[in-house]
Amino acid sequence: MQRIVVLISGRGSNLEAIVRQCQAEDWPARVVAVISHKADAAGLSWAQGQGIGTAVVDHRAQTSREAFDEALAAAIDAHQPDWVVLAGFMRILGDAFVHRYAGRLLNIHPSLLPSFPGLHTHRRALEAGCAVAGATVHFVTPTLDHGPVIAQAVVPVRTSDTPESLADRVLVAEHQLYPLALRWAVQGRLRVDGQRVTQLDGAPQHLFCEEP
Ligand code: NHR
Ligand code: GAR
Repeated sequence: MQRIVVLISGRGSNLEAIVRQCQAEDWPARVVAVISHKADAAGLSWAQGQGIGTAVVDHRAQTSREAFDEALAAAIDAHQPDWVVLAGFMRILGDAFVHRYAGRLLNIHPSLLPSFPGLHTHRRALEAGCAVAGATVHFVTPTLDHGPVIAQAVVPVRTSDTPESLADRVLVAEHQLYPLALRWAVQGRLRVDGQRVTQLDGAPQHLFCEEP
């Protein structure tokens, strides 16, 4: 059984989607712990309700970003994970942290990377006049939101969209995309060649999320 640790900063809806799919599809894996830098992250209480272990590593109690990364790594390593999954995790991680979990550290970013790395992605996509938006699951590398892409979901932009309405629809797509990509990872279906990630049998790595 592979062990997954999920890092969150808030609501934890992607965490919920992952835990539900992991159970429903009987993956050879389980979420063994949820860790946050925020004690009030709603996803922590949800995880506790599911009987999943939780921990808080408060960044404000640390003297530097490196010290935070080390404390976070210690909390993670206590659970001996095979995979470390960022799900709405809002702290930039340093090189040493990223190298420690190289090849087993995943993130979901709410844009079609390499467009719009960083924050405020939905506002920036609307300002740029994009006809489509979406989400990307990628391996985490030291350069923010630039790691090898595992899977992407495409969501049409509506003329009436606000950053909030677009975020809501992209989030629905995220809940499909992240469990899918993580299942491929735990099933050993992913091959990484530089920036390119492929599935074993060449199966598609995208979702088109059409409106109802
Ligand atoms: N760390 C590395 N090294 N590489 C990545 O690709 C990372 C990462 C840490 C987090 C998630 C990411 C996203 O999906 C992620 C990817 C936080 C910020 C940010 O600016 C940017 C991108 C992401 C997460 N954080 C501010 C900071 O100073 C704090 C912002 C806040 O608290 O609201 O850490 O978009
Ligand atoms: C998601 O939309 C995720 O893609 C995004 O935050 C939301 C978290 O929601 N992540 C980032 O913006 C990372 N910088 P959730 O807590 O309900 O999963």
